[in-house]
Amino acid sequence: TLDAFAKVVSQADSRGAYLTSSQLDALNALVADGSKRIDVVNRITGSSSAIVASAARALFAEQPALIAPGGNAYTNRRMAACLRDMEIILRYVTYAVFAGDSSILDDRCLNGLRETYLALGTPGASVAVGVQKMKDAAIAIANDPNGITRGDCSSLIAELGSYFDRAAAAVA
Ligand code: PEB
Repeated sequence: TLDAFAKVVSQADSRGAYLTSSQLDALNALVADGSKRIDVVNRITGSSSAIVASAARALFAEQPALIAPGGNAYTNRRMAACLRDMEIILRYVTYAVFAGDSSILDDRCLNGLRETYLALGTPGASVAVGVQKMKDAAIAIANDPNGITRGDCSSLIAELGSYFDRAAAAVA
């Protein structure tokens, strides 16, 4: 599990090379935008329950068979497992944003998840839809310009979106 700094250092070391000026520039930009990054983590963390709940509601409205008898989210136990899974994925996305690197999400959450869902009979494509709905909800909250000093958050929001896309692609 790496953060953006450790990753660059480890890649450079495997080539026996010094950090390049473009790598230093990229890390410098990461530091310069660090408070935006922390704000994004903070906003998503503070609204995590709402993000999960609204995404789950939208998923079940779109795919009602999931909550009908025989569906993979039918019974309170499975519903609870489903909401918990969405919460876990969202939590790892916040870690990835904080670290500026997807390896924590990949290594600790997504690795083997497709196989787990196959074994459980849980439809991965439906989990992926739920993740995409969390993405929409999280971006709406993280990118809300009200009540803050406006700045350019486009690359940070694109990065945030990419972690959800990664999670969705890992299970779809
Ligand atoms: C992954 N999910 C489930 C299980 C595991 C995970 C390991 C089996 C054990 C259990 O039930 O707790 N756990 C989860 C995860 C990590 C982890 C992401 C990462 C670190 O450790 N059902 C649906 C929806 C979807 C869903 C499509 C969006 O209809 C999820 C939510 N996951 C779901 C359900 C179960 C499950 C388990 C319903 C229970 C399945 C069952 O027992 O039949």
